Amino acid sequence: MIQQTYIMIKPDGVARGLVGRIIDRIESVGLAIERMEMARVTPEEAAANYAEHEGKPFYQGLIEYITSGPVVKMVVSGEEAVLVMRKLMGATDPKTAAPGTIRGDFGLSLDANIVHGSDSPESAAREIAIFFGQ
Ligand code: IDP
Ligand code: MG
Repeated sequence: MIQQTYIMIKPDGVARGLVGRIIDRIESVGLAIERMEMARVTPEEAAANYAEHEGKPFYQGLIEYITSGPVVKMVVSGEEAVLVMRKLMGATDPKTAAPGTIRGDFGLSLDANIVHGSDSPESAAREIAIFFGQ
């Protein structure tokens, strides 16, 4: 099934000059970048995107980090795009993410893990609306 997913290169990925290599991996598996914009995440967008983590010990740091510098926001589409992007990204913690994945190859720590990707088609619809409007 053709899906859309919301992908965001986090501030550490942009600051470290990894945008081109991440885009290369997305395009290499046949996914299409439908929309793309560099921007700062507002506190309101951050809170909406990470609402499921509110109250957890790492929540405040996560909000501060994601709003700390420019990100690259994307709508990526293709066959099973949500699943394919989660596979390309690798596990949340770069220490356990497999080699060959974006987080496994470039990630430095659990909070600076380079990339965000929606975890379901429902999350994707919600996150695309948060960051690109209806
Ligand atoms: P995901 O990004 O792989 O979907 P989530 O569990 O949704 O992972 O967590 C959102 C983000 O919050 C992660 O990408 C990571 O940057 C951060 N995070 C998750 N768990 C922890 C933690 O235990 N400590 C610090 N940061 C965390
Ligand atoms: Mg998540």
